[in-house]
Amino acid sequence: MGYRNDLLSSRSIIKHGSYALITPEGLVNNVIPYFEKCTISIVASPKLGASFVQYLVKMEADGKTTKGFGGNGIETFVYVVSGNLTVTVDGVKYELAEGGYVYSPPNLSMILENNSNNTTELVLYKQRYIPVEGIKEPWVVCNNVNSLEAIFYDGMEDVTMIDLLPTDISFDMNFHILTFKPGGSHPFIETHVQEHGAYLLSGEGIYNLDNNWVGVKKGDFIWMGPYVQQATYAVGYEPLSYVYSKDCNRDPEI
Ligand code: UGY
Ligand code: MN
Repeated sequence: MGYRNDLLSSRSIIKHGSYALITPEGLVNNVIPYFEKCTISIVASPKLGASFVQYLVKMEADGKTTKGFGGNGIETFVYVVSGNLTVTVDGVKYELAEGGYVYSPPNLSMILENNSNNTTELVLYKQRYIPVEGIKEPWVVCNNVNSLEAIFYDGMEDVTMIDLLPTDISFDMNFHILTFKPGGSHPFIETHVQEHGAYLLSGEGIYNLDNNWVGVKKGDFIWMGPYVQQATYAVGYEPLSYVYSKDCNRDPEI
């Protein structure tokens, strides 16, 4: 079924070192050691200009990792987009359903297993932790976004925000979910040092990336590099929602 049925085209945009929009139609499978029965796309990595690595994973029934993911200075995070997942960190098992997530600190690693009968979709992430003298290391976090409070974003009732990790200075990263009702938008076009790896969970939007307005929708991945201009208007009939990473709480090295 490989034959094309129209001229080849793509909505993806890749600007190395600046930003990238990666749409689901163009994803290819990247085989990674110790991931079994998984279809994996590495959507952000230092090769793109990102300081972290992010993956979109489809883990089949009985799929699993056969070795710990992360550890030795690498912190990791997994978010369940759909399906079920068992995550083991430091000998403790966490059972996740849709919206569930686990953060594993840099001294530990995580084992992922799909013990259900259906495919599970995941957003997976790793980055090198930046330790700071006198500040204790972060700890394991497991929760589900459905049990967290969404707060109005910048006082706007049509945009809500959820913080997935503690805002404690021990953490040098966080994940958040931003949700815009149709017509809702950022209050201004942001320009900031932090990077984002964003996976779109629902809806449609017109997104400003480096001052280019592009259409985005459910299933897209966006990498926003340091200082790249960014903001969106939600359009269409459903809320636009995305789960995204953000580095925080650290002073850049010179
Ligand atoms: O947290 C953020 O910086 C977020 N408002 N950025 C974004 O949605 N592009
Ligand atoms: Mn931002």
